[in-house]
Amino acid sequence: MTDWKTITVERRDRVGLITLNRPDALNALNLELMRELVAAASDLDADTGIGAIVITGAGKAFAAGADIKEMVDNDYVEMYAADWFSGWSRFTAVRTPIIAAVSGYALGGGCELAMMCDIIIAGDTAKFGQPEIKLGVIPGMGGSQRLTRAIGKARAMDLILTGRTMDAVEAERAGLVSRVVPADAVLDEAMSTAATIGSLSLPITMMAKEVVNAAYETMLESGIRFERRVFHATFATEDQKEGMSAFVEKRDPEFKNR
Ligand code: CO8
Repeated sequence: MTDWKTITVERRDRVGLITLNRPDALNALNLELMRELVAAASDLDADTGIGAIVITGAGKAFAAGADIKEMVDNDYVEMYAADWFSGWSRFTAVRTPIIAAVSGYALGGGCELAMMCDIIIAGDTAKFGQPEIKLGVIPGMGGSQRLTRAIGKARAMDLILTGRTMDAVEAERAGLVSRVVPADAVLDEAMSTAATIGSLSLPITMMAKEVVNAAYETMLESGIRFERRVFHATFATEDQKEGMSAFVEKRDPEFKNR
């Protein structure tokens, strides 16, 4: 059992639950938290007993951003040489589906972390934004790119240039958030969604995640060709035989993750 300092990690059946655990700092993402979160997510990703991961925040925030106190005195060379935030690339390399369960603030790096997840389920108290402009910086963990892709240039510019926050309803309307539920139900909703995903075939859910993500990285035609190749590849799995046979035989499938 790893002795985590800034997060907690639980396994509940086929779901891995990671809780950001610096509530006194509104779960601000310092370097230690980034390292622990990336390590925990990578561990869960390597565990074939885990079919989905949920990330949430302890206390009243998901995460209020990168840790400002840790960065305030750094100069350009320190930020560049240490390649701040490059660890997040390992997080986005995780192939197991990840759900962000967001209550309260998801600001700056917190919003960017939520956007690195595959599904965002928001409590009605959630507040999303990229307030870096008010600190004299700009988003540094992918926010200018992922927010723009998620909600379009006009809305992303509005948020990034003013630093204003949007509530859960606006975030859902804008397409950032998959679902909004009462704040006290957000973790249950995320866990049951993760359990649903975890009950399906792990290699196939990984492939589905990979092809959806390709929509952000490729032109339409090559994305469609990639999807077709991966679709064909699903026919090399036992789970395709099981899933389609179960439908034809009018029974529930028993996926073997093979
Ligand atoms: N970093 C460090 N500490 C924080 C952060 C943060 N991002 N956010 C909150 N805290 C701390 C506060 O300092 C306070 O600690 P203390 O009690 O020791 O003073 C504690 O958390 C509670 O916060 P508040 O008292 O401020 O709580 P409020 O409920 O009054 O306000 C807010 C909540 C509105 C969320 C407020 O805390 C806030 O504005 N936080 C900062 C939000 C922000 O600007 N986030 C963006 C950070 S920068 C970033 O994420 C990306 C950086 C990209 C840089 C690119 C470099 C390559």
